[in-house]
Amino acid sequence: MKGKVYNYLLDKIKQDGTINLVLVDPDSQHPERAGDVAIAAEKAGASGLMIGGSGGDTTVMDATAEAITKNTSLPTIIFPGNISDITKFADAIFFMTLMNSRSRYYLSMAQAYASVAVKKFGLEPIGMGYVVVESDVKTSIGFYGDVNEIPRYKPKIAASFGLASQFMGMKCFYLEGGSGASHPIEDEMISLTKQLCDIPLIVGGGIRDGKTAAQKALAGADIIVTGTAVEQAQDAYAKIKEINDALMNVRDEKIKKNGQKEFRRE
Ligand code: 1GP
Repeated sequence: MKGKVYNYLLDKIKQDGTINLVLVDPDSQHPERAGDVAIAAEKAGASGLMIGGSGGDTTVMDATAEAITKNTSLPTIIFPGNISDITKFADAIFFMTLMNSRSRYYLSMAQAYASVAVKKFGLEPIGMGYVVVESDVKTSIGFYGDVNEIPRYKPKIAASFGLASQFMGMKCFYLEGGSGASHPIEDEMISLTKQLCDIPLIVGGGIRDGKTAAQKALAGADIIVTGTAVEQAQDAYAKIKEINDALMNVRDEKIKKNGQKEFRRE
């Protein structure tokens, strides 16, 4: 699916209201299991797979991405923790800027290092503004990325970063609640960001069940990311299906909300 992933995501969001991307962290599972998760994701109706972490081992990333990509026709998108996550075995890459980082490296240097390989591998770059919101878990990206966490109950700060991302030309915006967090991003933060921004809003961190996924969808998330819940599930297929079914149950309501948001000059 090289070169077509972003448009595919836009179409899917239009059609389904909110879509689910399954995140596979190469550090947390054997490539063989990752390949099985890819099969389960496609069968259960997920819209794509994100691959990445912060392990820094290129060989593990390659093996995992290859196992996933060969097992599914769903789009595979790199979710890089660093330049070591760039692999040719994927369709696209979230070409991210860690907007609330204090580190010049995570704001633009890593992207410069990465750019030529992304081009040579023919990966579709999908520009993304990415912010880490305060949570009860300490994340690798928070540590490596020298993050100035957005306070959990300050929705306006997050929404402002979303709008800034849009104005800077990013194609989507990600509110990161921290992998494995006990509480996902607050609804108020999601809805205010959605009200202000027109680019697809991605929400991840601590979403473990269908009920929560539906709640975040109705708050305004266009893409739900689920990693830990699928990783820890005995039955990955059943977990992904639970989340997808819940999103489909609120599909019409979410699409209606999206329509109400459209700006019209009087
Ligand atoms: C992590 O937001 C993602 O970057 C997913 O979080 O592992 O909690 O699903 P979980």
